[in-house]
Amino acid sequence: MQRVLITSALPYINGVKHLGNLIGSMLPADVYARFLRLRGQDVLYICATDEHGTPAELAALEAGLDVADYCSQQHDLQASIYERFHLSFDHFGRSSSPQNAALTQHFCRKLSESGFIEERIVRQVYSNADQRYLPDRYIVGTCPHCGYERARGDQCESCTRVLDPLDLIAPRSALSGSCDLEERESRHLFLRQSAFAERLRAWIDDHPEWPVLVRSIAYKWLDEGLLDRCITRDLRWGVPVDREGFEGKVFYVWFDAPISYIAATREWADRAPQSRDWKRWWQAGEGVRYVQFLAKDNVPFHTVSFPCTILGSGEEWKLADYIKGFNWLTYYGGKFSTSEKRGIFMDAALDEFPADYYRYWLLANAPESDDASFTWAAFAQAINKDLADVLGNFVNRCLRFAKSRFGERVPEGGAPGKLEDELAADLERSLASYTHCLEQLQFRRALADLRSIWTLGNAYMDRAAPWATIKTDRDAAALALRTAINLMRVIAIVSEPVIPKIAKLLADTLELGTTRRGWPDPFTRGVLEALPPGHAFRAPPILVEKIDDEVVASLIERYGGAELDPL
Ligand code: B3M
Ligand code: ZN
Repeated sequence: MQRVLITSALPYINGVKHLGNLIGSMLPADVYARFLRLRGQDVLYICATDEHGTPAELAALEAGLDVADYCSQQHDLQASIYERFHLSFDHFGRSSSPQNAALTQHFCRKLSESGFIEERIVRQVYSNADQRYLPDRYIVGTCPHCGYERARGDQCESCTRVLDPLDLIAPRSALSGSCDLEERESRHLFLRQSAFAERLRAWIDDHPEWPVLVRSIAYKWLDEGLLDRCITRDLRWGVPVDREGFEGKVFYVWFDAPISYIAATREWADRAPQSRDWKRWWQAGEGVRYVQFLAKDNVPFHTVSFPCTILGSGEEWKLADYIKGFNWLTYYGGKFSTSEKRGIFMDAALDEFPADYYRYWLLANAPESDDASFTWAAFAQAINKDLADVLGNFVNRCLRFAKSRFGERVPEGGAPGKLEDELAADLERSLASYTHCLEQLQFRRALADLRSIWTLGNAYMDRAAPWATIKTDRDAAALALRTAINLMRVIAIVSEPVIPKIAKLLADTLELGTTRRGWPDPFTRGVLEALPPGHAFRAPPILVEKIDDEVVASLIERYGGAELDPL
């Protein structure tokens, strides 16, 4: 059976991520990994913190910590939050690992041997007061085009023109405010991306099945012509450039970050070196399917830059077989912003509700074909309606009634009849569609199918009405409950990728143990008879708690949004 390697874009180290980051890469990747594992596939899901670059250095400075210590702390913090969101990484590594340093240097050496690296002299701004080179966006001054006084060196926010920091009038350091800046010349390495244009286009052409979003961004870059890219920086924090004359320089964060996908796989293997072969996951021709998950701003780096690194190495590294890209999740129609602390962040989210509530809502509203907007009212409505009224209520009323009339065992009852046949047919159809959508990574549609599977439970109970039939026909009531409990087993299994905690609670209630948990595919009538009469179950738990209007109002007040929300 085919092995599947899954990576989700590496979250930046500085700061806890928000719900937009979660749905834009990690959460859908997790659902896919869980789904494939349930179907018995060999899956490796890798992620890591992206730790290099100026923002990490500055955040450490602000926290009064050495940057390495700051990164360790933040890594552990992020890892613990992801665990609480039930993200099932096989390994959550770090781009600052020695494995990544070695691999990044290796790739640069290979690229250089193949003639794809060029040394060039670059003019750069050095701040005497800060004692460092300043990246473009950390130089501010007056825009030469529109006169805006706080224009950043990379782009003017006011007139949106792309700038060169040396064009700014009265430039100063954004860090210290100092005007004591000087231009210095510095030697850097450039990756000749232009040499790969044709091969990249052929690779994209070869994948008409990829999302339009991903292909169109990739083509736009190719059409505009690939520029050679500077892959080194005059910074202290990063992977050192191991080349003569480059002492004290590091690789550009976007050069080493994607290589971390490979390096984190190596970290995973290094934890159990006898049993794990990391190279087997990354070598072309080894029968691995490699799927990447990322938000749209990361598409160029995954369809152009990283593939150049891979192709230019001349070695047998794998390119992605599928790239799933996402649009933005907005917060009340506005941008989630880490720097402005706008929106809801993953740690705060967990203080309010269990992770599964967010998992459900985010996936049901995944920004796939378009941007999606998070509002507390919409969130509460979906939790109350779908999770509580449909799923929770079905489980509760059915198990409570079964327990009171037949005890905590699956009742016997008669042979299945017309209602059960219809239920089986409906279930088969919804399950087939759900499975197909997950295979195709169509999350919104998959969630609609999952919801329709839950709905089948209540619809069947309404029709079979065991509370009525029990008065005259105890066997009919027992059959209805036996069937409903078996449907619940299917629900516990197929809901697991989306709401793992709730699904586990349900599976434990039904005493599923470790068997009876395979994906119900192919579908047979036996799927609704897997739990035989006499099989014990436990008292029904409260799976989901409703969110009432006052709580919604308080959330809006505390997190913002009232100004935009009509509620
Ligand atoms: N850290 C950007 C981001 O989170 C970046 C992704 C790296 S993937 C190799 O949007
Ligand atoms: Zn301007």
